[in-house]
Amino acid sequence: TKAASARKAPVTAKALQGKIIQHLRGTQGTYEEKATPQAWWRATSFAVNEFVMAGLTDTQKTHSRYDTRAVNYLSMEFLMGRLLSNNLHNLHLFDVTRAALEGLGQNLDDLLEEEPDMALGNGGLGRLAACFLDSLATMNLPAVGYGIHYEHGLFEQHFRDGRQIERPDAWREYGNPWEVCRPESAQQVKLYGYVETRYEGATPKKVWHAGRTIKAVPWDIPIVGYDGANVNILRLWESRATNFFDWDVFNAGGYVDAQAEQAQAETISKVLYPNDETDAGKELRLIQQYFFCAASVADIVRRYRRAHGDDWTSFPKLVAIQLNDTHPAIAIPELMRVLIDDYDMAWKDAWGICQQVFSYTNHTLLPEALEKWTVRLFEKVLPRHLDIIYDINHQFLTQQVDAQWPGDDAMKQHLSIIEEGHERMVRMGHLSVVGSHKVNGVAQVHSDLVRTDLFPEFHELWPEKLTNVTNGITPRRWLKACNPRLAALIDQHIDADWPLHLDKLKGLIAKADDAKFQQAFMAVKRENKVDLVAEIHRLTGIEVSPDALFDVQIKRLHEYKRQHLNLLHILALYRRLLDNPEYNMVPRVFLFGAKAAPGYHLAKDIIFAINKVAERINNDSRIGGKLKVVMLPNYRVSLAEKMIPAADVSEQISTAGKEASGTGNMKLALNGALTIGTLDGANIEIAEEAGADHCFIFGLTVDEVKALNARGYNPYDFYDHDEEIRAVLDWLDSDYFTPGQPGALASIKHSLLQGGDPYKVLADFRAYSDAQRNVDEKYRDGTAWARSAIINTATMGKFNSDRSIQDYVDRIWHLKAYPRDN
Ligand code: 26R
Repeated sequence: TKAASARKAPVTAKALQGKIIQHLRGTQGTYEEKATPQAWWRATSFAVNEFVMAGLTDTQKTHSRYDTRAVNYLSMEFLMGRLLSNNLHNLHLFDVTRAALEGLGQNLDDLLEEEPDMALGNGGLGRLAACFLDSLATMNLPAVGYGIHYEHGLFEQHFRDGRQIERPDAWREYGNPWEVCRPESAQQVKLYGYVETRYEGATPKKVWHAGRTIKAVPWDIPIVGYDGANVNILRLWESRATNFFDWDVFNAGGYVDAQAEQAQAETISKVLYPNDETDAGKELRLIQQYFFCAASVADIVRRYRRAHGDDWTSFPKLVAIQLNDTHPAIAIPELMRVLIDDYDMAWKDAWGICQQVFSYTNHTLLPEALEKWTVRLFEKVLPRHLDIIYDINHQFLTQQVDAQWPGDDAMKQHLSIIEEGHERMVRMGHLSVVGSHKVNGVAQVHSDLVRTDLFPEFHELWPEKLTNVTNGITPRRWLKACNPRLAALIDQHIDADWPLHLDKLKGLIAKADDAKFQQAFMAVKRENKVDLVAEIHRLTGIEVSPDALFDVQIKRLHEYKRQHLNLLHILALYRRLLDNPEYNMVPRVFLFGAKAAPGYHLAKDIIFAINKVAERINNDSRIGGKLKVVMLPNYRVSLAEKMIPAADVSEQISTAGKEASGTGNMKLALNGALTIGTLDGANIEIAEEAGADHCFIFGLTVDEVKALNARGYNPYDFYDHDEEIRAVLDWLDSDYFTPGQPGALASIKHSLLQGGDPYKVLADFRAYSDAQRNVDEKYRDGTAWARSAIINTATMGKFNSDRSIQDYVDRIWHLKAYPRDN
């Protein structure tokens, strides 16, 4: 039968109880009567770890036995969230653990809340990396994730009088049960210094005399595949001083200097840069990038040489390296340096290897997010790499570019890795394209724009290089684990292996018109909303009704994502209600979750405005509770897991052409939310899958935005001619929402008028407002809504990250699966 195909737990509740108690006493040094919830969480995690580690060992043995080709996924960010619940689900231990703990007087759901999120990422890019690791392990593909073991992940967000305050995140202040330190695999990383040219043999040899050496210490996090699959590793590098003390300095009375040296070395992996989409261009960030790339390349080379020694012929057959955006692009010249300087390989051979090994994913077209480093900084921090980049560039321009466009200097300037100008810059995007055999965008429309707008000349030069791999999300975390009620309902109607074969959800389409199934589906949604209502109250003190429509916008705060478009529409609704208390609308709760980069003032002003508008609206008895606005603090993976199952409407309202893909859009639709969105990123593909009748698409298209820019966009056209737009913008410029502080919210109005409204908020306002009317009308027709919600869940199979990974495997990585022998 359907549900019976769920695999049996690998242990009994009784045996598991024994393990938990053993860890509580034996490794936590406490006992049942005294243990805190935190200690119970730890003991449970350590008990589960026994199964995890067994899988890890089997997998590693299998990989070395078959000398497997593997992908090395290099990323500055891995936004893992919590691991206990995920590992329990993937190991089919969830129910048995719940039972075991119940017998010990403990509640599993409460213990899960004890785990701090592993927030080693900003947003989409970092969470995508985490979903990909889950899929790689689940699909039994040999893969290693490489990143940085930040001491502090993304800051914790608090609100003080409605404004964002940042506090450091301390995810491992008390240790982390999932990670294993591997001191035996530590690496040395060099920095600074100068390059000497030695004329000994036939060809001059470059010798880098580094000014500093830093130790890179790896921490391994096991990545547990679903349903008895492999356990891969995520290897995160921590920086340390090479020697605990410089004994000479120390003995000469330089204790403080030795300490300072250590502090500097440890700064490298101290904190995640909280910028999302704006390049800060700071020296420490370049050092972070090089630090983890150098350690990872050294680790990859070490693993290869363990099996193959000095014979490099198999290297490109066994090694694929994926660059998650340009952040790890320095790995390209680093591998060149290792092959040429350390192993005396000829340039041509080394370059051939690099181009076969590397591939690059682009995640953004925003010019302010395209990384560039000054030549001056490169020269100081990585002098040898600058040499190598010059050589790569020279070969590229004089051979490839000149062959294609003979004598065309303008073209050479366009394509050069070095940007000439007042200050010369190294373009990391160009370096990544030149050094890779494949470059992909993350949704079809985005990949098209990468080809036509971002890298058109590269596309002409190498028509096969630029390609698309549409993003995906893991259905294990983003449906089975976060929405157990919906998962259980689905289990009753289709094969229980849908978390592996998400296309099977299509089987629910047949139920979309079945009144009983509609009822059950919406009952699940209602229960999830009741849970979220309690969470909202706990976090904010605000009371909302589960009978209202829950409208959710959760993502980093950025002008291009247009949280302020949502806000203007909320103001319009509020104004309509005040004008006419009978204004006909379904009661709606607008929910937000968003962090702003600490230096992004306008983004912080938008958070402040949402909180102030919320305060006023939520306390206004005149509108009869028809409208509520809630911004939940400290949006993160574990909060997303609570909001997504309760969402009716998914806000995906970026300016067309700006959101590369989006992945929250996929999670929300999978959990039965209807999308209100622009034709941007993966929204286009979501609408294709679900069907236009089951989404609310509005606004300018990519081509229309381009045309508008070409003919000249004037936001005053809308301010002057649309009285509602004028009224809500002027409202923001009053003291209505900030009594005693007139103009406290005016920066938003200014950016939309004098600032030129770069993201076309006013141009899309009316279309958005009309689409919201359609949302409202459809929600009144409970049957129509339920039908669309079901169809959304049923048609999201394409967005399984397993499908994304299969695309990478088929078109870029060419890996083979190796189920573990055990
Ligand atoms: C240069 C630096 C400061 C920086 C730039 C950009 C740091 C971080 C970023 C984040 C970008 C690359 C990012 O997260 N992009 C998002 O990637 C997701 C996964 O592909 C997409 O779904 C999402 O649309 C895109 O914004």
